[in-house]
Amino acid sequence: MPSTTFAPDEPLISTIDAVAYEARTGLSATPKTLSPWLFYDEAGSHLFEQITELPEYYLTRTERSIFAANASEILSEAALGQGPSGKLTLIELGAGTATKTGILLAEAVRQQGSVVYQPVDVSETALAEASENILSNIPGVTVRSQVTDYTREALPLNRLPDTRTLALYIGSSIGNFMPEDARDVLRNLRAQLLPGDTLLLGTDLAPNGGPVANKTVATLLAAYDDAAGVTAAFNLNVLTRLNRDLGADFVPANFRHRACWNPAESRIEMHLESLIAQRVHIPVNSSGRAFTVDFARGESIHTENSYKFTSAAVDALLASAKFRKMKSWEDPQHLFAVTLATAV
Ligand code: AVI
Repeated sequence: MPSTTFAPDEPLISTIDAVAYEARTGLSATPKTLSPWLFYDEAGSHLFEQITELPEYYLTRTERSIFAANASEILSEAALGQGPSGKLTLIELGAGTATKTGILLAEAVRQQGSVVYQPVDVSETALAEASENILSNIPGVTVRSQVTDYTREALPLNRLPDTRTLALYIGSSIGNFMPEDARDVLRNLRAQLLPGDTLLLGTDLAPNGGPVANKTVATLLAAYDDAAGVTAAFNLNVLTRLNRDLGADFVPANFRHRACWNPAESRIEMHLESLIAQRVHIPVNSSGRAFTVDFARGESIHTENSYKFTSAAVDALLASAKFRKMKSWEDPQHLFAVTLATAV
């Protein structure tokens, strides 16, 4: 079942209600906020794909390089203590189009002959693309995709006899949750796993969080405010979405994209800053009534947090959801970490 609250592909009435609810609650709060799931309509998902290929956005290519360099070891470690069939089943939360996962699936096929892969996502379109890519490029993989909002619903784990599950939560997706929500997402996952199953978690590292100086704040800021303006377009697209879905009259040119580093919270924040004093009309809200939103010049809407982790913070997050770190891998510049943990 498609989720009713997490940006499915079709503009269902319930999605419009969810968008209206977010707009009403977030834009009447102080400071004003909008949830990051609003980014991912069709245009926003396309812009995000472009972000992952930007020179400044090091996260995707760095994580991919960690997989490419360590896939064999990652899969062997995860398979330690596996069941009598000697096989791992892979499940991926928020799989999207699963572009990086192919490296791990190909290695799983190499090590165990075949593999069952269960990508889970709210986007049916993305899952169809993932499935097609994988089935046509990696023989030996059986794909069982599942449209589910893993942040709210129990995970659909089809456990095969005598196999262990390796859950993938990669791409620094965990970084877009507030700490207590991140813990709850991992607890939800942990509730579906058995002791000995494993989780592979991808996290972007905090500046200077590794054993040697890794990245500067300037590196981080550039990743969220690129020269070509793709991230700005991604952020501003949320206003276009509110215009389309709710009939609002935002003028995106009256706002500017702003990314800043919040050292106390160890996170990049994205904001949409109002360039003028203005009033915006939103005809549809969750109770069917119109409302208006006033902006002072310079006032902003907080649209996203992207948390950056030290290795100790990753360990603590894992422990809070009853996982124990087995091993982690980083790129040579210590920009990004991939951590394998076992369910305890
Ligand atoms: C999806 N998520 C991990 C991205 C990130 O880096 O936090 C979303 C993003 N926001 C701006 N650029 C990319």
